[in-house]
Amino acid sequence: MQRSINKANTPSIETSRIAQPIGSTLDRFIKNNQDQFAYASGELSQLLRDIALASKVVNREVNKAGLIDIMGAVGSQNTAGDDQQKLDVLANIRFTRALAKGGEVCALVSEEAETFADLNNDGKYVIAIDPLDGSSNIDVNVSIGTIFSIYRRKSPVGTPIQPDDILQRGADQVAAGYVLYGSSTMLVYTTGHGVNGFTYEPTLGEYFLSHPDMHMPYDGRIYSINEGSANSFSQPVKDYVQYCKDQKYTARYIGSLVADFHRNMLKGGIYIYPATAKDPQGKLRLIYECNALAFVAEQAGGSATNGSMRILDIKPDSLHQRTALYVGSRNMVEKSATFV
Ligand code: AFP
Repeated sequence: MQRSINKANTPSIETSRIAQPIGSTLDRFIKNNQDQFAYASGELSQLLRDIALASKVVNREVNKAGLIDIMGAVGSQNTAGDDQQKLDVLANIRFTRALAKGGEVCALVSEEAETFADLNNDGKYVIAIDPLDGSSNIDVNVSIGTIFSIYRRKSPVGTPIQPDDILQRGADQVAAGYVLYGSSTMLVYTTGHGVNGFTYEPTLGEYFLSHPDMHMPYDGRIYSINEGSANSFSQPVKDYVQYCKDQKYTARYIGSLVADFHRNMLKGGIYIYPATAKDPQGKLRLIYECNALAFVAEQAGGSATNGSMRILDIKPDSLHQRTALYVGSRNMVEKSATFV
């Protein structure tokens, strides 16, 4: 017997899920939004493309970890005194190479180098980068990330780089973002006109717009802090953590700032790395970790402070300056400030 087909309820292949268009490519998105930049001459667009390209290379290496000899420590330490992992060093090389080749960057500040790299006096931009954050998670297959901040240089193009070019307030960033190497790889960035997220499609080798106009929930129920260090928290921080427990919030701590931040960005929550007895200034770095995420958070409607002051207003006085960080849903960050 011939089965009757209800044509009205059968989606045609063009309208079915499998044929749905995926979002715009990152390239096209950057091009279409180029005129939003204050000095739209194409260099910042190229710089974002260079970052995306380097992140694809790093993504490839991260995905091979375990198969080839790139896991484990190199035997050296970075500026923070952390053991450098092979992938830390590799990611630093990949990003430095891509940004040096592009020619748009005059100086690069990296977690992995003591001093800044003087790249090209004709470049208009300064970039600060943590090439691979959360690297102690590499060997155990847990999400890691890249964090980047882009500034316009203050000194005239063509002249040697000056301290003022490097030590700018986070509020001066012209673009910032992160790459999350997780269950999928995502690039999330802002140029000061909202936040957009792109997911990497490895078989096509392209980032596609998957999270347009991202907004961090105004409030949340997740708190992320390393409670193993609780004995060295100040009393106000202990009180705030107790408040989170009293509210029956959920604790989630990956130990990869990008991954913890991204989860809170989507679900609502607060990430805290406070000043501790061991790290009285906090552990995280202002210039290449906190500023970028603070800029993204604010652009998405969230907030970021060092407990008392807006992160983006802190004027750095050294390259590897540390700060305490409270970042996430606006209401949660504001509440934490009433304790600390
Ligand atoms: P690593 O890159 O050395 O793993 O440090 C990661 C990090 O900077 C940040 O991503 C984590 O949130 C934080 O440190 C974890 O620090 P604790 O291990 O002290 O909680």
